[in-house]
Amino acid sequence: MIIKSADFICSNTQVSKLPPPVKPEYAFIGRSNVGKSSLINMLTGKKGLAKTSQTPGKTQLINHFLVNENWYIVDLPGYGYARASKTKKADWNKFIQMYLDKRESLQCVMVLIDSRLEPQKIDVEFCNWLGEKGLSFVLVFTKADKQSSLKTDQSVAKFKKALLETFDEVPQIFVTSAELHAGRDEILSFISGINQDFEIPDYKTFD
Ligand SMILES: Nc1nc2c(ncn2[C@@H]2O[C@H](COP(=O)(O)OP(=O)(O)O)[C@@H](O)[C@H]2O)c(=O)[nH]1
Ligand SMILES: [Mg+2]
Repeated sequence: MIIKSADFICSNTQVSKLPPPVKPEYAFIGRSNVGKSSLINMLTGKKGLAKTSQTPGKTQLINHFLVNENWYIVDLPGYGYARASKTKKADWNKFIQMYLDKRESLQCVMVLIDSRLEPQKIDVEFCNWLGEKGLSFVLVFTKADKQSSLKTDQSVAKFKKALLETFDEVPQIFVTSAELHAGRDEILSFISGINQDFEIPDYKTFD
């Protein structure tokens, strides 16, 4: 897929104010600092599209970016920010779970995992939650340039193993580096394949 345009459309704190679900969309989510903004910028080829390295846990917004006037990248707030209060975490959960659970045009959740780390409980639990809800998701390992490919392979294998404790099969996996633009073609062709089959779903309007 060639990216001709990628534009910020809106930020929302309310699921009822999202753009109408008439285009396929892909939600990007992961722990704060996992490299989500960098990945979105790398995929779209727009350096400042999603802001990198904002104060973690600060932006609790659902951001919509329209790509090629045809599909949305949705930037969700990072989870698992240790210093957020319990109430904040609970709010985060409610808001994001509502979005993920109810969004008619959501095609796939892109779960970002830091390729340098051992499987993190919060990531595994989040995948399990997606599985329980029957939501499609893929794993996107980030920052692969930070260590040897052997080390990355080991992280991927460990994460797969952790998921196989609850899943019968592991979802599709992408290994990426925003620094080296690795994984870009693979993710874009994955998205392009899904976009081709998209049909506008029935949806409720809020007014
Ligand atoms: N070496 C390297 N650093 C990365 C990569 N992706 C993100 N980073 C760095 O990791 C930090 C967090 O990235 P950011 O995109 O802001 O993460 P976010 O909080 O998930 O949006 C920043 O300092 C980035 O420059 C990558 O692929 N390679
Ligand atoms: Mg960010």
